[in-house]
Amino acid sequence: MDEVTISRAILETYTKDFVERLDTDVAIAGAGPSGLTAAYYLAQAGAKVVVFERQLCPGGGMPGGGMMFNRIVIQEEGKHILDELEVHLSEYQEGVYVADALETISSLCVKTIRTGAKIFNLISVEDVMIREDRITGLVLNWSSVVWSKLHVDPIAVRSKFVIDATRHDSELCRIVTRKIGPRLITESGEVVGEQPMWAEVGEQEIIKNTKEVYPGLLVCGMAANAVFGSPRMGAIFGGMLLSGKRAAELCLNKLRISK
Ligand code: 48F
Repeated sequence: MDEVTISRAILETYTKDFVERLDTDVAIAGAGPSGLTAAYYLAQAGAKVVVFERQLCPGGGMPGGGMMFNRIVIQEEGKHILDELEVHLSEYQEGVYVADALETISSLCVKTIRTGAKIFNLISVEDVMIREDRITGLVLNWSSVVWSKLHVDPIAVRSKFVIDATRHDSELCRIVTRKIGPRLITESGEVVGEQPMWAEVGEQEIIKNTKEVYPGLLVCGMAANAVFGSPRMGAIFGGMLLSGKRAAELCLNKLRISK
């Protein structure tokens, strides 16, 4: 096996996959639990979906569990998703389940990729694309370029919908308010910012906060609570998974309507 064959195999297959996803139904920023769950349900339903993740590995906050104790807690409402992902759960007390954070994120990744979604790591979303009053895609650069502050222009991908799954920072929403003005569907039009920890309320509110906040831009996961000013919740993850699933359902409804 010669080294150039190895190089050609990597470059050709990567580029082919990437080029096929320059135009998609849904492009997602962030491969944490909410973004991956959204991608999983979208791809499972037949949507063409791509996820861009800034870090070397997907997973976001999940591998770290709670304060690096790599266990996560799931309540009854989110259990069916982990059952579907074939993650082993132990019932800690009635309605409270514990899972291995690494098993959970690995299963989520594998299932998401096998349903047909593509995840590209080490790529940062640095801007959104806009046409008239609608977000129409994402603007990308290598994370290494961003981190080393090199002056390199980005490239762009087009999609019918984009999902902001960038956690507390809600980066896409902040780009919109910074560049277009206070035009989100929050009361002020701005990102309200997450509130201090209150797991029960945060978990309840995350589902209703998961929605289209600007034409073409949906928000899910911790970003949804940050945008609408709801509490954070720590290492309980049912809400993240349910929020990703909800974002997928909303996109699928809209895609069906617009088809
Ligand atoms: O942080 P993250 O796991 O967000 P989430 O899906 O889940 C939140 C939980 O992990 C936890 C919690 C549980 O109650 O509160 O915090 O809402 O995953 C977000 C991912 O987005 C990536 C980031 O590296 C992380 O993996 N990300 C953030 N900004 C960008 C990005 C960006 N501009 N471009 C690409 N990826």
